[in-house]
Amino acid sequence: KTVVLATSNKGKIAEFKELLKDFDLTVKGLDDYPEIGEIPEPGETFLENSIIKAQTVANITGLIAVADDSGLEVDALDGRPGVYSARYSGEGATPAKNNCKLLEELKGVEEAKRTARFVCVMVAATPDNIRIQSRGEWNGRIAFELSGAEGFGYDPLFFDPELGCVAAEMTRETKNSRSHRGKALRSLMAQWADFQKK
Ligand code: ITT
Ligand code: NA
Repeated sequence: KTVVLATSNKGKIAEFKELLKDFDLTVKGLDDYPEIGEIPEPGETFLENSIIKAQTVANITGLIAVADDSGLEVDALDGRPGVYSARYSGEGATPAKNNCKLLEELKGVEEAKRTARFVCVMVAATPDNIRIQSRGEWNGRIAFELSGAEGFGYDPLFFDPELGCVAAEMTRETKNSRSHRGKALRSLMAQWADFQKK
């Protein structure tokens, strides 16, 4: 069986591949389908965007596609950047610029008020429009400075109070065992197994 990950984010793909390594699956990414290009994400929710990405890729490839729409919700910013996490710092956004903007916006906000969560909404879609979906969350706090070199995106600032370090200081296995993405994918795979039994 082949699944196509409907993402061009290399950090996500690396985490998916680790999470799926014990399944008997051939895992492809959008880099295997350069003709698909950038998929527009006009949705206002993680679910809308995740459905668009998964169904678009399933329809074009004729294979099962799995999409991950995710982001960081910061309580002191009323849930921003949320679905706009990738584009937080505007035109030409990069992880470095996004992290810099986040620290700037949280200047003067005390530790106890820096609570945040990563959210991941995953959708598996087939070419005949069968879809299953799942959601995972990871609660933590925004640190006062960047640390670590693992992971991607906001990982250098996302502090996990139970482990006492930021996501970018975790191995891929440790991050997957705690993350929004790991939780969402485990739930999706369980639902998929149930669905195939029916
Ligand atoms: P695809 O749409 O191609 O999957 P993307 O990076 O644009 O790639 P999203 O639209 O879902 O993905 O945006 C999610 C953003 O949220 C991502 O770019 C990061 O900035 C942030 N993010 C999500 N999960 C993260 C994680 O595990 N660690 C750090 N940042 C994360
Ligand atoms: Na995206």
